[in-house]
Amino acid sequence: MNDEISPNYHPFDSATILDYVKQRPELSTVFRADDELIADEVGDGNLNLVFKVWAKADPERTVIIKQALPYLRLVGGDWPLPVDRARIEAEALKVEYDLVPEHTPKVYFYDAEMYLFAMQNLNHHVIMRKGLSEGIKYPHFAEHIGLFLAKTLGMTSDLVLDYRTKKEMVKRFINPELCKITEDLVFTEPYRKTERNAYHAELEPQVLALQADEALRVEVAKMKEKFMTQAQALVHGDLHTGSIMINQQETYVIDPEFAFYGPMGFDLGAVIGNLLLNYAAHEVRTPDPDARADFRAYLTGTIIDLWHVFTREFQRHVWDQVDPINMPQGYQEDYMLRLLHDAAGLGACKMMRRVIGLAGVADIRGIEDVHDRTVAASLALNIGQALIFERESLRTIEDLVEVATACEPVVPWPAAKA
Ligand code: SR1
Ligand code: MG
Repeated sequence: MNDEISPNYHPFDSATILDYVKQRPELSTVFRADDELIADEVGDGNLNLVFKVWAKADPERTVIIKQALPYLRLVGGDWPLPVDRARIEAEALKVEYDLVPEHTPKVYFYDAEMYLFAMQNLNHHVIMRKGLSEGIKYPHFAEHIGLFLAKTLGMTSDLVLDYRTKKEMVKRFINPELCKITEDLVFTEPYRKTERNAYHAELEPQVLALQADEALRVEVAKMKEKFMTQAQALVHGDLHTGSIMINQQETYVIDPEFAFYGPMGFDLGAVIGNLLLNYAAHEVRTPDPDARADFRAYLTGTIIDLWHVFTREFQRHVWDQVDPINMPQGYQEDYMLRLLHDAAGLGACKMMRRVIGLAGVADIRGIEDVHDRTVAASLALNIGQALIFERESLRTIEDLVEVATACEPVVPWPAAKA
């Protein structure tokens, strides 16, 4: 997998990265030759080294250096990973920046020997998942992410690109090892007994019942097939709320190392599914019923709004540009409906994996009290199952929200259902 790794490659640390940064001409617009620089390794994700570097005299002059390790950081040396993913991520960021610079961090350069890139430090933003878990609302998120999704998905698809460019893009973003992680962790392992699943004991009766449900495994298999075979657009591939940096004014999408040509519904479903995971977490995170209802109305309103922004911008940037003889109105409407169904089904899989499998989300796994965690997890699993089973009956985004909000946690799981 890493057979052709550059002989010059070595992982940096927060001391060695300083000289490296000083020698990079691409950063001369940020740092001066006589600057005293400081670096801190701040990576808290699953896969990479992430260095924040800044000028001591002016911390606003700062960059992020992200370097791929040849193994999965979450697990260690036992799980090798291709370092080429740093190239994929840097190139995906450049594609996204060309389309939506207002929601994509700027990349300064990619180093093909060190498998790292330098990018804008979003030092006035927080990871959205953290903010949402604290009950913070982001009023512009729906508008921002709807635009991001419409442009990055629509404008990298066959609907807009010419036949040759599209195929060249597919080739450039072939990402088999990271796709395999998704195939395993999202679509396979949650539905069987494996060592890597990581739910707590109190949830086990519901997980075992879910795994025993063959009808569910049929629907998940269809979603996995879609993920593996539908090269529809350049998808981010991991667009959960931990891949979004946000504040009250701005939204940036980071971390597209899982980018590849896949179904648009995978990104749409990731955003919606992660907002619904947060919705489930507030079952216990916000005990006051009025405060809970208020925050949930924000979350579900955001899902509805982002979909409407997505369809409005998709109309403008895609459908208004196509040949209506080849793609008549009826085809366009059917396409958008299929995207809704895909978003529901793929988003459902993204929800269920975060409850059962390796790499859960802090919204739910961060709930300290185990019983409370079971309640939130149970609700998330029930929403996931309802969405995947009912996806093809949905006509509107409001229908999707109605299906999700009709779900309840089931704790304790009744013996007869197990
Ligand atoms: C083994 S990597 C675990 C997860 O982290 C990333 O964010 C992806 O979601 C991946 O599935
Ligand atoms: Mg990531």
